[in-house]
Amino acid sequence: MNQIKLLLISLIGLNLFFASCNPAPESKTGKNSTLIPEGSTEAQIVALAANVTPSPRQVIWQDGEFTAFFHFTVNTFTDREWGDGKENPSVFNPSSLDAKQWVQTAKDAGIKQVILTCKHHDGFCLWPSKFTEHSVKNSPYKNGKGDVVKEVAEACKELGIKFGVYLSPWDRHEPSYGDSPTYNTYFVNQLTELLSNYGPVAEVWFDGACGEGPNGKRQVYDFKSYYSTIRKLQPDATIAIMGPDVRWVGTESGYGRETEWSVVPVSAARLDEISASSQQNASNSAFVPEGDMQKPDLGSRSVIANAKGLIWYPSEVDVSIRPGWFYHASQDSLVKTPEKLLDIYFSSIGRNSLLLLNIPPDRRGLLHKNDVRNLQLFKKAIDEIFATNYLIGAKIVADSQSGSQKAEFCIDYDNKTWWAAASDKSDATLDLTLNGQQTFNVLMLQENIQVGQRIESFTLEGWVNGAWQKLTEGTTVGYKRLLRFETVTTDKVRLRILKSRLNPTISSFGVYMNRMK
Ligand code: FUL
Repeated sequence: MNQIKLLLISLIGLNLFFASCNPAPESKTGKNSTLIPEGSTEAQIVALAANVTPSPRQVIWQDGEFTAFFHFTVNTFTDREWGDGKENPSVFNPSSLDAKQWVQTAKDAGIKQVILTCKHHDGFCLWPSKFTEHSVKNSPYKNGKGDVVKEVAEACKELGIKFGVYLSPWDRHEPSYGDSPTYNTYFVNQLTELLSNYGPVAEVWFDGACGEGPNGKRQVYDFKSYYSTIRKLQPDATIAIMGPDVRWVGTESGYGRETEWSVVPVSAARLDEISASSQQNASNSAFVPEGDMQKPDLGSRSVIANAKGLIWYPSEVDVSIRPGWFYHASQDSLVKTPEKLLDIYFSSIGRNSLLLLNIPPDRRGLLHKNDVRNLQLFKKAIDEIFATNYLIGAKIVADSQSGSQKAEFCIDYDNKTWWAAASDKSDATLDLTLNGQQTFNVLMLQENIQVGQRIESFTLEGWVNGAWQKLTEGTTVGYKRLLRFETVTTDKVRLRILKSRLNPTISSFGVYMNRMK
């Protein structure tokens, strides 16, 4: 019932946050953001946008492509989505928790990193925090000696998977919540525990929900101090959603925008901080753009035309494999099917976003067999589709090239090499003669985002019955673009890049066969 209402409240919280938080940007290389001088023409703004590039930690994050979320807390046992903080810790009692089963399941599904809800809105800590009694240390789990954060972090280490933490700023248990400075110290203390005692942390995930404390006052989060704690203790960690490195795509449906720009406007209010930050080389300051992350268009020409600054701020798509974020036995038959998961994969990773898929452990402390089965079938489908790139072995010719960035680099299995059109070109054609007649219905393209996101419009054509036929078309590419189209059999294809902010680049180009549908 209340799911939609809860979501709305959550989104309102998120938007309120964007409207009120004013931290400063990070500018490690100086290219991660840019100011737009007063009076710049559209062409100048577009060129500036094309030269904004990801920070090294954003590049590593984006390369991961696929992360698992584990939502697990007292809610798992009370059958709720949002706990009120009044739960007795005694309800938390998983009978056969096996964090290795969670991480192995994720790994088998092709997931490279996991994020655990170390503390959700109920304030219950999955680790024995020194700063509250509302934690696993007062639960029957392992007679109060358990530490779920440690178990998940160790399973990740053993299985070679990255580990990330979700720590809810909104805390419905902690009495100091609403007394802003006191709670901020409490929160930084908890962050410090998580970032000091569990090995490397690859991502810190903050959501924007915010409320009033028992004193009737709205808590004001001190994000700057949260960010500086993270940069100090885990400098390689990305800070997501309410953070400077990664933005929320704007829905929890699993579907990203067809046109998804990683370079988005920075508001005027941030400009002084941007320049102050770069002048002082303050690379560890923090930044969150204000504004509505749910808008249908965050970065195309018409949007950036009015911007005062721009920043690399890529999108993360979060979605649960079940209707709820937490496990509910009543949803065992509602686990997303392999077909649905595949559709989400194409519509998130395939739309220049990272996919953060929630798989909630059950009351035993295990991932349910329905979730495991559907994930396995989904992974089987992915493996089958992407087993053969029908462009490998093709003869590829570009109508222009920049320096030694040859067309062959698109289809060399190496994402670190790339083709670039001549530097004065904003369009290009890549002609491919395939290794005989091939049958396929999926396109995969990747730009070399390390030099920026440039492509604005493209078509893929196949030589069919003696003429070029359009197979599919798209707008942005970015880190990765996947498109499905009617199955075609041909021995010649061509990619036409119709519009690009700067000379286009392609690091990977593939066509594949999806038999699942
Ligand atoms: C939201 C929370 O309110 C949900 O419970 C869930 O954790 C989701 C990922 O973020 O804002």
